[in-house]
Amino acid sequence: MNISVVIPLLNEQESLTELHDWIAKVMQSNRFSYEIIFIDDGSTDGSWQTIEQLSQKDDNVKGIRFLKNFGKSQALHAGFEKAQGNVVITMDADLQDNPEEIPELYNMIVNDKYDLVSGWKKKRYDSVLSKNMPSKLFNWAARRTSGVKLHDFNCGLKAYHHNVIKNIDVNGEMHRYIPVLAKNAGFSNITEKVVLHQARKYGTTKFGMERFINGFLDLVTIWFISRFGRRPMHLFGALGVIMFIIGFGFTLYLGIDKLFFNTTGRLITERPQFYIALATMIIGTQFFIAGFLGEIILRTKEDKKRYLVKSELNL
Ligand SMILES: Nc1nc2c(ncn2[C@@H]2O[C@H](COP(=O)(O)OP(=O)(O)OP(=O)(O)O)[C@@H](O)[C@H]2O)c(=O)[nH]1
Ligand SMILES: [Mg+2]
Repeated sequence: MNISVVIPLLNEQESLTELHDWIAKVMQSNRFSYEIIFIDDGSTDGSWQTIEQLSQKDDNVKGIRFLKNFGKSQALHAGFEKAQGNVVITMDADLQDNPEEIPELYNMIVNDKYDLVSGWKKKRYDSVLSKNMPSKLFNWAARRTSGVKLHDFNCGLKAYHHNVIKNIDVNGEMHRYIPVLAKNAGFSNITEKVVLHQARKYGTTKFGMERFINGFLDLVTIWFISRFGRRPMHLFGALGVIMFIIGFGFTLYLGIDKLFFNTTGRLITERPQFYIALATMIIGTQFFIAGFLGEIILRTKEDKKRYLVKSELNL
């Protein structure tokens, strides 16, 4: 199979038929063999009924329905697990991403040998204040921290080589950082392509301003995981040892001073060095223990799957 189109969605009933017909038209005119996997993440508006109808008409349509809303990252995770195509393309369900981009994205993965091509909505049809400005800042921070030079991490339209999606774990709200996850997993051939963006035609937006706060926190996590995720002791152990040494130095000074010189005549507990020593030694020990616990957790196997499927179509 050439292409799997993975479409996570939440309450997008009005758009689905139009989106399906458009994708099918593009696929047929390019003679691609393909599948469209819709992941309904606990919609309450009849999206699933529409997906069922589509799958009856068209064998290429597959569906996964979650028991409740588990979030976009989990939906992508489920879609990636089932995808069979040589190239996997993700897109939004709200008709803002243009299916006409698919052939060129496919071409870039197959012929130009890119691991991942990310869409770049260079010209956006969103409000300047609530989307464009925060988004620019967000992308700048993401570029600086991750070292992946993309202009539009949030773009739903992305294309992957099969190997990439089978070898990364998309968790938390990490769908924004799949390029970073891919890079950390060793897929370094990443680029972007300017894509057309349309204004939302039906339905309403699902993400508010909190996306930037959550997105930023996820960025901190990803920065940490990529640097110290597999060796927490190197960070926490080092911090702990440094702080402990500082505290121990002060303790030694206080002890020697008291025993042999007694310059001030004050009680040790009246001197600021005592409190510095106390605090740094306790915090240092805690850092050390945190690193130690991290190493233990790393060695315990964990189950990565966090969603439950209610029903599946054609899979
Ligand atoms: N699986 C899943 N998909 C979601 C969830 N929230 C949103 N989506 C889908 O993610 C895509 C992007 O969401 P949008 O609300 O369009 O976000 P946006 O494009 O940045 O915002 P607008 O410009 O207002 O459309 C759409 O296809 C949504 O249906 C969710 O909780 N789970
Ligand atoms: Mg949208």
